[in-house]
Amino acid sequence: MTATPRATKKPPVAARIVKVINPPKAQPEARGTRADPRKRVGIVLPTLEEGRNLQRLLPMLEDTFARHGIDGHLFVVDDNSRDGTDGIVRGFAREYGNITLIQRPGKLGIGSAYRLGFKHALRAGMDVIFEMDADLSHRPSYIPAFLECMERHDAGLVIGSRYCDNGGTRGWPLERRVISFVANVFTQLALGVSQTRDMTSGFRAYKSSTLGSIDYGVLTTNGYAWQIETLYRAHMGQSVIREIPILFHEREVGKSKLGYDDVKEFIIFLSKTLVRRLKLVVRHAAAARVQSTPRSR
Ligand SMILES: Nc1nc2c(ncn2[C@@H]2O[C@H](COP(=O)(O)OP(=O)(O)O)[C@@H](O)[C@H]2O)c(=O)[nH]1
Ligand SMILES: [Mg+2]
Repeated sequence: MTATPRATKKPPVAARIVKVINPPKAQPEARGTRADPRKRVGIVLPTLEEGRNLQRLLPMLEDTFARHGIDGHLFVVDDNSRDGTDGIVRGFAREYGNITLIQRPGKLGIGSAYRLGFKHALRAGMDVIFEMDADLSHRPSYIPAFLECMERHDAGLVIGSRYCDNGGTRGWPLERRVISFVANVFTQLALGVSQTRDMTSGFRAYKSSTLGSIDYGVLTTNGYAWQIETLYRAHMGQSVIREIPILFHEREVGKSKLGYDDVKEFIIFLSKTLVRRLKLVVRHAAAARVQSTPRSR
């Protein structure tokens, strides 16, 4: 199937050519009225040369669904990987019947991959939608804890946090730990978000209504800054945000795709948001001063 993008002023590159294999049947109208009251859980996996990791990850996810009675569906958004990812995903899709492969023509960024994956997951009527790396850094065994936390707190967004009690990283080089630490400190300062200590974590679960309320389709970031932009939107939209501890394991196979452009986009987004927030503070302070100044006769 080839989707024709809607005409907009500047069409996102991500929407140019998209091929979807094995799309799930859309059933949003059935939400809440199904005989089976289980929530439908969609997991979006962006992939770029992760074939060998998917060979392990997809069965692990299916096993988690089966063992915990989760009504799950996987949405793999692949950017034309050359390592046979598409064949691997198609094989598992035939075996399990709950995997959708969304193929794009080339590397278009992790943020835009999530945006597209979310669109398909929402259209298919998923109640909860996960973001998850496909390189086994995010372990499927945490999925039940995310769902339990969401249920218990009626949270709109649950973040897998490396920086709370019992959370952490395993095997991450010093350089990455420093980048992550600095990114988190600056993000906290710029965004003013306090509900989580891990603003840049990419292991998350959103309620479908949260994605609707943050209007994720118009978000501007395409790379790794996506994580902080969605968090900021959820925070501004008064979503209940909670965190659960996770251990993040450094990938054993393949390479990180974090690049210079991602860092640049991240810094630009943070700076713009900080300036916008400072302007708001100044405007509020000025308004308060005008109100408290006694009128001269
Ligand atoms: N489809 C797609 N996936 C991407 C892109 N960039 C990164 N990914 C995937 O996003 C996930 C996290 O990327 P990774 O390079 O491991 O980031 P790191 O853990 O921060 O080093 C992995 O599953 C990658 O394959 C992209 O441009 N397009
Ligand atoms: Mg990784």
